[in-house]
Amino acid sequence: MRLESVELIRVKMPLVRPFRTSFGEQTVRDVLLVNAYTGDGHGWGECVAQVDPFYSEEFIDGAQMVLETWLIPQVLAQQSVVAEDVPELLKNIKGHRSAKAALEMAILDAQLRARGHSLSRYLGGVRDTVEVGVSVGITNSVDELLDVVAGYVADGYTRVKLKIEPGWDVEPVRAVRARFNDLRLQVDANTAYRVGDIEHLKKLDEFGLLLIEQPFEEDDLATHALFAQQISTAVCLDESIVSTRSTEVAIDAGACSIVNIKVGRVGGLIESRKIHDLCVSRGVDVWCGGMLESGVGRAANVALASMSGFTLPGDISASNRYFAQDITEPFELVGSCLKVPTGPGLGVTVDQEMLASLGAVRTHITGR
Ligand code: OSB
Ligand code: MG
Repeated sequence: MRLESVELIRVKMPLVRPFRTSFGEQTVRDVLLVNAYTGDGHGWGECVAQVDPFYSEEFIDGAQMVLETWLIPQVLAQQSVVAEDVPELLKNIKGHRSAKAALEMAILDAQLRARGHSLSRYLGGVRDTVEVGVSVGITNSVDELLDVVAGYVADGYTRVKLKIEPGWDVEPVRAVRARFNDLRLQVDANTAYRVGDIEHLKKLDEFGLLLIEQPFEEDDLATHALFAQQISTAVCLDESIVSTRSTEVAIDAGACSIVNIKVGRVGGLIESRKIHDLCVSRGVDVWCGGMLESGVGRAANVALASMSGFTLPGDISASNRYFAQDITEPFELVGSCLKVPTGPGLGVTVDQEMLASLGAVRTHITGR
């Protein structure tokens, strides 16, 4: 397949409710879409980098610049390319995994659309629906949190993740657990704690949580391993997992017993599949994380989560939990599940009128 040109599209999508974590609050998703034009047709990708470098060192303007200056030109320079070549082709550029993931996704989508195969089929998916949960941001009060969680439970979600930080942990978790007895509950700290907080965090053991996600800094596997020995609740890593190699090191170090896979954080769908396979072989449960994606990235997440090792519900909520209107047909809850798209590639269609009405800004990159 020959890559002929790539169009980058930026579009701001207002969130239906502000999303607050230990690293800040978001009210708008600034989405970067990648459209790969190949000799065999086109495909879509989404870059999940956030506006600020607070979750990881990547940020959306930087990701766009890296795509324009290095990633896209290096692929355009090839006579012929398939998605499976992309990781090796981009290896000389350090990091920038979510930018690489978006370009690989667009090329893979084009390739699969041309073949008429769905992404789920390509990845070896075994399910036609996936169980999903909802990630709930930090609120101004425990009462407000209870109202927000009650709304999601009424919508059909049976697994809720609460964002925590020092000063917002045991009390809100206790309150949600007291009100929602059978709810599957987990927490995510986005690296907000330090080794001296271990005694305090052990209090979370009494609430029957599914897991505690990334309590300590991303390069601090030692503290995660120490913590894992002292707490009964499973420790899960998000930010620390950036490749198959880092996953293996984390498992060997005893730093986690569950892994959150995010396509952007690990550099693409192909690396995500490798991490899945490693975790299955090591008996480690995996689940699909989320980055407040539009319908494009969400379609990729749902397909990924259809693989057999994804045994826990993903942070892949229905479109209306994020946006009043999505840029693709919306993903809707069926019970506590989303349907896996069966159409070619990502299996979703981008609504060009919707993009225009949101004031999308386009940049076309042609190499030749
Ligand atoms: O840590 O999982 C995280 C969103 C942005 C950045 C980091 C995270 C998140 C979420 C949202 O938790 C999950 C979702 O997309 O629903
Ligand atoms: Mg997380």
